[in-house]
Amino acid sequence: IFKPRNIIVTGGCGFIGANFVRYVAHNHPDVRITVLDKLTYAGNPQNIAGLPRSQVELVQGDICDAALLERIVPGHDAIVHFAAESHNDNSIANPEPFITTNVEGTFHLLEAARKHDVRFHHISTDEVYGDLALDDPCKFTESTPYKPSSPYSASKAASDQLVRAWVRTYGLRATISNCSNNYGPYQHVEKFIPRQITSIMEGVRPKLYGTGENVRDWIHTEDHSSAVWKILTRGRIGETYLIGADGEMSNIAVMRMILRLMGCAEDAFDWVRDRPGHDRRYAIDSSKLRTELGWKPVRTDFEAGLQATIAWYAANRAWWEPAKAATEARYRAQGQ
Ligand code: NAD
Ligand code: TDX
Repeated sequence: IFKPRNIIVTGGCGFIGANFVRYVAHNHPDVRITVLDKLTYAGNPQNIAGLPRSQVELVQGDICDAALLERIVPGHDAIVHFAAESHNDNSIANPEPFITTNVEGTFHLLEAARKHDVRFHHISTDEVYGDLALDDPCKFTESTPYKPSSPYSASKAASDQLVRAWVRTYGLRATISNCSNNYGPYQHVEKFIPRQITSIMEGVRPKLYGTGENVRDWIHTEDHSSAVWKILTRGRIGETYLIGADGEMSNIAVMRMILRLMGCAEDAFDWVRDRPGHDRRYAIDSSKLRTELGWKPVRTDFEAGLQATIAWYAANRAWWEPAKAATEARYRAQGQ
């Protein structure tokens, strides 16, 4: 078992990174955390507010800044790498920052980890595997070939491959996890579930892409956090672990559930232009993680998780309202 004492969490002011920082702060009070975050439009220091200053420190900076990495990496025993440009629609409108942050940024972190012999865990996505047919009985496994569809998923696929090369060639102590779609508190209003919840709260009809038949495999972000901690501390070096909670659901079913839970008619949404290259279905087989490391998700009641997420957005309007108008303006420009 690896017992980290001093970790760097990149992207720790974003949705999943901040939930991970909160998870570690709460469950492992002996671990010190340095959050390295550029605070792009997607990063918000409020996401980690209220944690003990003696335990969590925020460094605002870019993972592409090698000189900064040279200053902060020494003295840490692990890097957990969440920082990324994360939104498919943005990558279609303007791919360049995805290549810079996701590919070059990961490269610079790998070099710093190699130089200072630091354990590395890379956070990735199931989207690197492309998509499945709606009626395919198979799910993604660790041996599914890479076949990314969007600039975002191609950049994540490239970053995964860099990590593998650094393990094989330089002996870097690294692991990779590829997780399915996360939901929960602190998710940016550009993403599907928070976009619809906050639109309904503002009296605006939510928007469904294409036919709405596309399937996503939902996992509560707290279950993602517990899986990453398991892999960081008990995972075998050089291995990839898929993270998922058997939460497949079509977008239209999720949309109707949100509308019903918010007291609206289930057909009170608009159909909009489909995402170009829209992946049909993601589905994760997480048996390796479950059998080898004994992980299991606990927040598997999706309707209860969605209800709690709706309550969180209702209670935290001041958190999301400042980002809502600009996000919707971007969507309008894309006809979505
Ligand atoms: P997010 O967009 O909410 O947060 C990204 C964070 O990274 C932000 O705080 C941002 O400021 C920071 N960041 C961006 N560029 C940076 C740079 N150059 N230097 C330093 N910090 C930078 O993203 P998220 O949804 O929390 O995703 C986190 C990670 O998890 C990503 O690597 C993503 O690919 C992966 N992932 C996400 C999902 C999902 O459902 N959202 C699923 C599987 C994997
Ligand atoms: O308004 C919308 N209407 C809609 O129908 C939005 C924003 C999305 N959608 C659809 C597109 C997808 O099929 O909902 C589904 C989910 O969309 P996103 O929230 O954009 O997520 P997705 O593209 O599936 O990618 C997410 O999961 C994998 C994360 O954003 C990625 O970072 C992660 O790697």
